[in-house]
Amino acid sequence: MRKKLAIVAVIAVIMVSAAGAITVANMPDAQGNVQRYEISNMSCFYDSMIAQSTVSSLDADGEKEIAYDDGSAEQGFSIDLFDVGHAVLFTPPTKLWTLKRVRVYGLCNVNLSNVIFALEIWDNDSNLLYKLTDYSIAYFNTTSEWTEIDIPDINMTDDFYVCIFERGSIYVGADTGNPKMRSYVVIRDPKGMVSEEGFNWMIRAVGA
Ligand SMILES: [Ca+2]
Repeated sequence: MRKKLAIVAVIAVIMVSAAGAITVANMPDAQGNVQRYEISNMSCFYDSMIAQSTVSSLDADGEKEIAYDDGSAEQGFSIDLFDVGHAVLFTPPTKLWTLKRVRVYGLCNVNLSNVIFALEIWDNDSNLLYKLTDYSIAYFNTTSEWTEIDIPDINMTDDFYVCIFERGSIYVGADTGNPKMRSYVVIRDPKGMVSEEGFNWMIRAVGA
């Protein structure tokens, strides 16, 4: 018990001291005008305690997990903006594939735990396929771990995005080893994706 309390305290200190800012790219809007998105209220944590691989063995129903991260978070970021979030582009392993669950590595920001987050599944043309909203604390723990979010089955025939809009309430893990160019900062209005070239969001898709 004493050891567990000590670990929680260390995480809290690191989160507060590592607040930072990040600027994402220029994006053309629908009229072709270049817009600049500066995410000044993006904060991060450094999670030096996570090193082990966390790929889970899946059951015998033929389920597969699509992962573009290595299972260890070197950093994590929270975006305190309403319509800006984290997204990963997934390619189904087979032509007909059913998305069943989403897994996110991260932790709930204890100061904003009653904020509503949104999980959105977008198709390859940024059309909304599914949306789930709930209090962040209802799904995410206050220490970093994998959170599994069950969703209704969605049949996929093409690439799709998993988007998390957390409004400052969740630090999403970022794996900096071998970026797979699958991670984006997603903007809802106007819809857009800004590629993240330095890390992989730790967001995974499970299906069959
Ligand atoms: Ca890593």
